[in-house]
Parts: sequence; structure tokens; C-alpha cells
Amino acid sequence: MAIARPIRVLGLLAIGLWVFFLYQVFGPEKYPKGPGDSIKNMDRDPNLDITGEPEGLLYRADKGYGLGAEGTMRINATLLSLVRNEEVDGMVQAMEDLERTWNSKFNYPWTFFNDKPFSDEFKRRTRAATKAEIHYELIPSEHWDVPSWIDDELFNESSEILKENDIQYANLKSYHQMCRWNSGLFYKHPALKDTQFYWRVEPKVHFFCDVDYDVFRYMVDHNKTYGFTINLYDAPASIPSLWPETTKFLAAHPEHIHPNNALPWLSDSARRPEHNMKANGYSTCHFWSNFEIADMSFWRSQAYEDYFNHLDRAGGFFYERWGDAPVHSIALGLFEDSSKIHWFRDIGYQHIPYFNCPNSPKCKGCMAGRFTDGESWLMKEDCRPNWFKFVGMD
Ligand SMILES: Nc1nc2c(ncn2[C@@H]2O[C@H](COP(=O)(O)OP(=O)(O)OP(=O)(O)O)[C@@H](O)[C@H]2O)c(=O)[nH]1
Ligand SMILES: *[C@@H]1O[C@H](CO)[C@@H](O)[C@H](O)[C@H]1NC(C)=O
Ligand SMILES: *[C@@H]1O[C@H](CO)[C@@H](O)[C@H](O)[C@H]1NC(C)=O
Ligand SMILES: *[C@@H]1O[C@H](CO)[C@@H](O)[C@H](O)[C@H]1NC(C)=O
Ligand SMILES: [Mg+2]
Repeated sequence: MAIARPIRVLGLLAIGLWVFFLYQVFGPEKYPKGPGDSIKNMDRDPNLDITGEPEGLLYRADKGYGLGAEGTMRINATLLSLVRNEEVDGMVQAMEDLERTWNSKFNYPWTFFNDKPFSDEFKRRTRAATKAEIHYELIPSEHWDVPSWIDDELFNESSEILKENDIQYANLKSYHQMCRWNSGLFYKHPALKDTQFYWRVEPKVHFFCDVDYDVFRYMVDHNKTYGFTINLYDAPASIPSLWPETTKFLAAHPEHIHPNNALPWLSDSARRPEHNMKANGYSTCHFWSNFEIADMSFWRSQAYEDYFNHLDRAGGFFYERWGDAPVHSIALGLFEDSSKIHWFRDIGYQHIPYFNCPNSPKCKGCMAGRFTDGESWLMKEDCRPNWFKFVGMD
């Protein structure tokens, strides 16, 4: 059959284009959400490795973790939660998950914080969810109130702009207060005076995996300052001046920068160049702070105190919507030895809509390697590949 060569070429080209079109429409999603699929987001997903306990010395629950005076092995640490009375259902659910997987074995105390007095119902129902000690604490108004230098009119105008940029909760003043308190005030509460470590827990979060060692002692024995599970990108429009303010602070206080810092992670522009550009030099990568296991000595250090005061004066907790997650993460990435930041890969965790789900027989109720159960576009919010690259786990 004689078909002129240019026609054959055109025909093949048309078929090729058609196949390409079909693949785009019906082919696999770019940011899939299933286990294993997340490999397309990074070359190798460490969540899919068989995950056991961390290496080295671990303290077990067999002795020294009984209630009260029997708990001689417990260190100065608490489970910590800022929560509203009306969130009691979600709080009890989160407590039940953490008690089942970990705390029923170690009996660390819970400390609840609120800007309003806890109700009797809140106390009764949380009391029933653990056999450990519980403290119910009111936040002093000087820690919660909007600082005097914040201008109400400017706050109102700014929150309109944030709303136009789809920044969630931007016009909810209490949300800004919450972010500020979590950034620079919680560890100053008198109830935590003799406490060094905390594990932050939010209502409605889930824990999936049995953890059979004292994670607080792990932090101490392995010189860790901060433990996280999930690493995300932030919405640049919520923090446009956070990095510029940080740069100003660094110019005035270069002595606080740690030689083994995580600057390449904080300033990465290779993976999401637009994010970096819109955030004026910050990758927006952060440890998702609704989960954090940390040493308050770091927040109580001069470096962090100076940094927080600088940010607080700059006003971005109210005129923008600086979250405690990017603020904590930038400080850790700049002022702390990055080897003291630990990924708790073995703690299965979910705060809607993201997961940390390890591949381990100790986990039930989550799918190993699943990053999100939400829309598939959420996959691009995963900043773990950037962190893994930084620490050499990629
Ligand atoms: N007492 C008190 N707790 C608050 C207030 N605002 C937020 N919180 C708590 O602070 C934590 C974070 O607030 P969330 O509303 O969950 O914020 P988020 O996690 O960014 O948003 P979601 O995706 O809706 O969960 C939760 O533990 C809340 O219970 C407040 O005004 N008062
Ligand atoms: C800011 O907005 C609040 C709520 O809409 C309003 O009550 C208040 O008067 C406003 N303040 C100023 C200074 O415009
Ligand atoms: C730990 O707790 C004990 C007893 O409550 C207290 O005396 C001590 O100062 C605390 N240590 C730290 C580092 O907070
Ligand atoms: C922990 O840090 C201290 C002080 O920086 C150091 O002396 C010690 O060797 C470290 N221990 C471990 C296990 O890394
Ligand atoms: Mg939440």
C-alpha cells in the first residue's frame, strides 16, 4: 500500500497525540493518594520501609511507670492541649487514641489549657479517659489578649485582604491569638514551671500505632529537641513578611544562627519555586505543629525569646496569619542543631487531612504510605521529600 511519507508521518503524529490526550485524561493522577503511589511524589517513600522502633536505648513500661509515686522513671513532661469546652468530644476521642497506643503504659500527666474556665462536663469526660493525673489551667489574660500595639482598624483591613486570598480563619481574632500563644507563650504558663518536655495533642487527631517505649526519655537520651511526624508547605499569603522579618532579625542577631542549621530546607526554591517567591525567600516548609514532642528549653532560650519578641512587635500574628508551625520551624531550622530534630516515623498520626502512616505490624487503621485521604491535589503540600533530601534519607 502506497501512502505518501508525509501523510504517514502526520498519521502517526495524530495517533501519538490522541494517546497522549487519553493518558492525560484517564491516566494515573499526578498526585495520587494511595499507598505506594506517593513514590511519584518522591523517588523513595521512607514510610513504605518496614518500620520498627528507633535504634539505641529505649525505656519500657515494665517498671517505674506506675501511677503517682510509683512513676519513678517518668521525666518532667506532660501531654499538652489547648482546647475549648465545646471540643470535648474530639478531645476525648484523641485522648482515647493516645492512651490506647501509648500513655496507658507510661501514665504521663495531661495538662489542658483554655482561655475560659473548663466546664464541669469537660473535666468529667476527660477525667474518665485516662488514669493519669490531669491539670486544668486557665491562660492568664496577659498571655492571651491582643497586645496593645496591635491596631484594630489595621487588623480589620488586613483580614479582608487575607480573606480575598482564601486564608482560612483569617478574620477570626481568636485564631490569631491561638497561633501567637502557641508560638511564644504556652511554655511561660506558671503550671509548666517544672516541666521540660511536652507532647502536643489536638482534639480529633488520631494515633494508629502501638508505641512501647518512653518517647520523652528517648528525646533526652538521644539529645533531641524537637520531634515531628508531618512536614508540609504553607500558604504563602498567610506569611508574606515572615521571612523578611526573620532576615532583619538575623542581621541584628547573627550570633543565634547555629552552624549546623537547616537553612537549605527553609530556603529551598527548587521544588516549589512559586511558593518560595511568594513567601519572599522561605520555602514555606514546616513541621506540622498540631503534633510536636519537644523540649521547652529551646523555646525558653535567649535566641528564641529574642526572635519571638521581634516577630510579635512586627505584628504579623494579626496583620498576616503567621502560624505557630512556620514560626517554630524557622526558629528550629536556624537556631538549633538540625541533628536534634527527629522524625517520629514510627508514630502513626492523622490530623485531617494528612497522615504519617508507617509500614509496621504495630499499626492499625491507617494505610502505610498514605499521605492524605483528601483531594489528590493535596499531595503537592507534602514537604517531606525536601526534608528527606536535606537529611540524606532520599
Ligand atoms: N481554648 C481555646 N482553644 C482554641 C481556640 N482556638 C483554637 N483552639 C485550639 O487550638 C488548636 C488549634 O485550633 P484548630 O481550630 O484546630 O486549628 P487548625 O488545626 O489550624 O484548624 P482545623 O483544620 O480546623 O483543625 C486546637 O486544639 C483548638 O482546640 C480558642 O479560642 N480557645
Ligand atoms: C473591626 O471589626 C469589628 C467586627 O466587625 C468591629 O466590631 C470593630 O468596630 C472594627 N474596628 C474598627 C476599629 O474598625
Ligand atoms: C522537674 O520536676 C521536679 C519536681 O516537680 C522539679 O523539682 C524540677 O525543678 C524539675 N526540673 C526541671 C528541669 O524542670
Ligand atoms: C548530647 O549532647 C551533649 C552536649 O551537646 C554531648 O556532650 C553528648 O555527647 C550528646 N550525646 C549523644 C548521645 O549524642
Ligand atoms: Mg486542628
